[in-house]
Amino acid sequence: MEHGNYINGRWQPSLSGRWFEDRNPADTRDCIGRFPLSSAEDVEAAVAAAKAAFARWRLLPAPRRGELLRRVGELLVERKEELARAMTREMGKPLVEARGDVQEAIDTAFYAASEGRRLFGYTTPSELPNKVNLSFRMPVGVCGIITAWNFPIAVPSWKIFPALVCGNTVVWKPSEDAPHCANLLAQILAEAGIPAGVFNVVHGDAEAGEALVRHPEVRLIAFTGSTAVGRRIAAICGEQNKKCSLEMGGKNPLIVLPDAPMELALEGVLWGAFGTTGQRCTATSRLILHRDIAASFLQQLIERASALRVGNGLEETTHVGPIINARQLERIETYVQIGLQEGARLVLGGHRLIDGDYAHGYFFAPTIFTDVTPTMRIFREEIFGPVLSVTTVDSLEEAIAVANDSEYGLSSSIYTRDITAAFRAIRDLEAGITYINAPTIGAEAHMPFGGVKATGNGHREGGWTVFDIFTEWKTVYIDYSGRLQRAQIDTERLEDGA
Ligand code: UN1
Repeated sequence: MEHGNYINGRWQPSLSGRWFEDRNPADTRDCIGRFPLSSAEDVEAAVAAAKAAFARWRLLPAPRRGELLRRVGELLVERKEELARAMTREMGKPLVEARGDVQEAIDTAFYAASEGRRLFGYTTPSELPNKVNLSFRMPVGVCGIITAWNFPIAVPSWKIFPALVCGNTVVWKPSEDAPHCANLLAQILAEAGIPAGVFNVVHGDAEAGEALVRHPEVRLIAFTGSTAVGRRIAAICGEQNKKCSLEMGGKNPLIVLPDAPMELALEGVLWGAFGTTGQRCTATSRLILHRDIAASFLQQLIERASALRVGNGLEETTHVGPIINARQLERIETYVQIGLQEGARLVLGGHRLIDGDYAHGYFFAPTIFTDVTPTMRIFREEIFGPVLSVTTVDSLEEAIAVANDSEYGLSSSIYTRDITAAFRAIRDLEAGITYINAPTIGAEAHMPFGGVKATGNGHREGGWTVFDIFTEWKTVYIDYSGRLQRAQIDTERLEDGA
C-alpha cells in the first residue's frame, strides 16, 4: 500500500516519483507500506504551504491554538491502543513501551494545550517615568523538525505541539524507519482541526532532511538524532543564522555504590540497559560498579539478563524487541568485535539470534561486557543497542570521574542510600539529567529534557523550557510621557512622573 506526504492538507506522492519500503523489524516479510522518497522539490512545496499558513495561524489567539492541541490529546487518548500496535509493528518496541510512547505524546499535548493560556511574558518598571516595559513571546516562523525512529510519536510531539501552540507552522521530516507512525500522527492533527498548511509531513532520507535544513524560509530546526548529523545541521544553521535545537547522542552512566538498595539497582540496570533494546538516547550503556559489590552484583545481573525474553514486541511476554534495521544490527555486531579486540570480557550475549521465530527479524541477544576501561571504544561510543559496558571503581570520586569521562552528557544515575553521595552526584555529574535510585531512562513530559557536552547545544525540550526554543522575545517600550525621554541619559532628573 502506498502512503503519501502530507502537504497543505493533502496526501500526495513525492514529485520525484520515488518510494521506499517500510518493513516490520521483527518480521521483515511484513511490509507496512511504501512511502515517498522525497526530494528538495517536495520540501519546497511543504515550506511554501507552511509559510502561507503562518500568516493566519500566528494571529489565532494562543488559547484557541491550545484548544486544538487539547483535541489532539483527546484523539491520542482514543486511539492509544491502535497507535501503540502500529508503533510496535513498525519499529519493534514491546507494546507496553509503545503505549508509554503514545502516553508521553498525550501528556505533551495537554501540557501544550494549557500553555496556550500562559505563554507568559514579563512586565518590568522602566528606568524613566511615564513609560512601561513589556515583553511578549512571538512565534519564530516556519519550523523544520527532524526526528529519529525510536520514539516515533513521543519525541516528535515534544517539538511539534509546543511549536504549534506558540504560533509557528511546521514541516516535519520523520525517520524513514518510522514513517507510518508519522502519518498516523498527521491524521490526528488533521482530524483535530489544525488548518491546512500549518503542519506538513515530508518523508524521505538525508536528501529531504538537508533540503529542509538549508531552506532559507525555514527559521528554526529542531533535531533528534546522532551527534554526527546534529553537528552538520548546526554548521548549516550557523551559516544561515537559523535557530537550532539539537538532541543528540548519549553514553549514559549508572553508578552502584556499596550501600545501594541492590534489588532496586538490579531492576533499574535491566530496564535502563535493555528496555527499548537499548535503543534510547537515554539508555544505560555504562554500568559503574563499586568494587566491594561488583562480583555479586554482576553475577545476579547476568542471571537476570539471560532470563529476558527477546522477541516480537506484539507478544505481551516479550521484554526485548528487535533491532530497528540490518544496518544497526551490523553496527552492533561490529562493536562486539571491537570490544573483544580491545580486551573487554564478554560475559553475556554478543551475537544475533537467528533460530526459529527469530529467522525473519533483526534480533540480538542482551550483551554485557565487563573489564571495560575508559580508553575502550565500547566505553566511549554510542552503540544504540542492547550492549552494556561494565567498569569497576574504588570510590564515589572515581565513579564520578569515570562517569564524566565521556564526550556526551545526557542522562546519568546513581544508586545509593547515602544522601551525601547522592547530592555530590547531582552536583558533579556532567549531564542534563541525573536520577537517584532510578535508571537513566524515564524522563517525564513536563520537565526539561536534554544534555550537555556533545549531547546538546544548550536547549531543553520538554517542560516550560521548550517554549524558549519555539519563541522569540519581542520587547516593547510604551512611553506615555508625551516628550522625548532618553534612556541612560535622562535618568538624573528627579520627577514624580506626573
Ligand atoms: C530518546 O531516547 O530519544 O527518558 C528519548 C526517556 C524517554 C525519552 C527518550 N522518556 O527515556
